[in-house]
Amino acid sequence: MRALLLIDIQNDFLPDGALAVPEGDQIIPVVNKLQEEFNLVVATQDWHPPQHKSFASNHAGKNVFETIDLHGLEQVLWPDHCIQETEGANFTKDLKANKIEAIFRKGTNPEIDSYSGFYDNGHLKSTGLADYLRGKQVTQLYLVGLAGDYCVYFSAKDAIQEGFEVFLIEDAIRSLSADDFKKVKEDITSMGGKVIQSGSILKTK
Ligand code: VGL
Ligand code: ZN
Repeated sequence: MRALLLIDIQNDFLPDGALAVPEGDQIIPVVNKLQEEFNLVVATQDWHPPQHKSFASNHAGKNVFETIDLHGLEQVLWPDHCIQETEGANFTKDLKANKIEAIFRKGTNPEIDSYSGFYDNGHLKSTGLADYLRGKQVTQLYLVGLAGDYCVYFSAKDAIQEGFEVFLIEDAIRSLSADDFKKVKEDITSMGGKVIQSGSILKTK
């Protein structure tokens, strides 16, 4: 069984959003088409309380994109984004949502960030995503979404560690830094993951 995992396709990560990923909107039509090819579609949603410690605004004198030590982990300080119950945290209206069977929210604990859809950045707490997928007999996991160099990357690493066969669908991913995504592809490939294009899925009907 294969599944499509939609990572953080939320207004704040799209152009004009609080933490905009360049060209993030370009993945939407591709993701919508891809969903037709999967019997299981699951999504993650970055879902922060306003006092989240990944926000520069919650650290006096700190600027966005500075890094700090947060309880022993290196933490990039982000602009306020994906605050629970706000429009910025919503999936974009252009995203087809009727096939999404489950949504896994992350980043709810104000003391720790959570890039991966599987675990927080300290690997202290599971979201339940891996067990959910195993319960559905999923062995192959296809990842799309935002941002390629953060939440897609960390989700892919955890998915490989959890034993899934992982595919990054490159043309359905955009990154904060396109340069960093080159390193992501190398790293994921070295771990046994594969980088593919949507065309290889859309033509095998
Ligand atoms: C993300 C930074 C902070 C992401 C989430 O979805 O890639 N990046 N929170
Ligand atoms: Zn976040």
